[in-house]
Amino acid sequence: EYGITRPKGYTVSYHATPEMEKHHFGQTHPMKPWRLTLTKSLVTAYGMPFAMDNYMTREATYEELNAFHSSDYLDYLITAAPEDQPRDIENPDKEVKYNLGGSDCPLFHGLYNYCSMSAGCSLDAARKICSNQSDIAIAWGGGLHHAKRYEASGFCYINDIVLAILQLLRTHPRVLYIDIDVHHGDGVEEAFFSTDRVMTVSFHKYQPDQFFPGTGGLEDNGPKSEHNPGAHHAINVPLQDGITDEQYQYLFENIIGTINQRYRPSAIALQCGADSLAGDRLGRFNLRVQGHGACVRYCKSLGLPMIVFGGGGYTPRNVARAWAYETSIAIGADTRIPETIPEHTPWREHFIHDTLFPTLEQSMSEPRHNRNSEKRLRDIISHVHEQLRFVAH
Ligand code: ZLM
Ligand code: CA
Ligand code: ZN
Repeated sequence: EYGITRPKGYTVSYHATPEMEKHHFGQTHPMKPWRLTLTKSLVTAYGMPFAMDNYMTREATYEELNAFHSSDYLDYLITAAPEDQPRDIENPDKEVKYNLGGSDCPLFHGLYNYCSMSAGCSLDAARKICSNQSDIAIAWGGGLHHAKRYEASGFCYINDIVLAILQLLRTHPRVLYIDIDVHHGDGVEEAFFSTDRVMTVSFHKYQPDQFFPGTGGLEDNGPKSEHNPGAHHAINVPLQDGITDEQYQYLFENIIGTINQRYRPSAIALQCGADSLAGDRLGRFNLRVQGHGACVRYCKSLGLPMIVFGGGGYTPRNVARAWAYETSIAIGADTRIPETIPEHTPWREHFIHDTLFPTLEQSMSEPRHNRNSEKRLRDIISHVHEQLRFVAH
């Protein structure tokens, strides 16, 4: 209908399963797996599946999850049932094991299946990249960057990104991990803290004790010992409320461009958490769908094989807009798809404004005050450049 055709000269793969999307964290929990259904419905309404290889995700196996996560943790994750939910009214002193069962990481029905599907999605994407069957692999069901080896954290139970990067490292000498979720990508940073084969870069709101997880300061660049290969290979871009598209794009292109020149990655893993958009239920930034998407476009322009992951995103209509737009960027159709949401889109009534690109005023009643000064942005850039002087490949 929109004349969407397969891109010339490269292949895009889309990895998803409707089974994952049926899981519920609980009535009012901010994480809504259903946002993936809304995303897929928009992607389909625009006719984008014609331009991609579409794969039904399988569940990752225990052994695959065990490549990063400890057996003790996985064994508990398999058996933990919603009834084990600690500290409910009947059992006020029940203990919280592995950070499971609190309000951030509740135990819900089908939790293990949900986790293994998310990991399966990202692992399938990574394998398609490793075998050169895909150049851009899309895994919106992944991106759960807070999960630790032995512990759940911040709505994340299994770190599918770490598992996918471990796959990439089988064939790629150096992987660049980029994280545009509004939260710090602490789990991925920690997993690759002591290696120079992965450089991690996270852009996030930073306000320790006020905003989760509270790590990722400008000066946190990896192990302090110069003898540790991971030194200078963690880059953090701490930001304040209200950052705009223009400022974000300036920082992103300067920092990622410089890293690309000095670090010379052979593959990119890009976490596209959509909670950095204006009007997100948990986010604090003023990014529009275009500004968020510009990060994907810039990464694509580097011409490296790439996995794009989902992540946060708590206003489902905006998550669907951003990830559908970013899918169109991946297939090179972003200039061809119309801005008006197609008439036949299922759940079209959820898109309160019928455009793919709501204005700041449409996204929130009152745009957030921008607390990022131009001077601070320049200081961030000069600090990052200084770190990168120590990096050469
Ligand atoms: N309380 N319900 C981002 C992960 C952010 C830790 C403060 C829980 C919430 C939040 C849960 C229904 C990613 C913290 C918060 C209230 C301790 C966080 C359940 C609302 C609700 O209404 C809620 C009863 C819940 C959780 C808000 N939690 C907001 N922010 C963060 C985790 C994950 O986007 O980066 C990647 C997917 N947690 O701030 C508390 C300290 C728990
Ligand atoms: Ca981030
Ligand atoms: Zn987030």
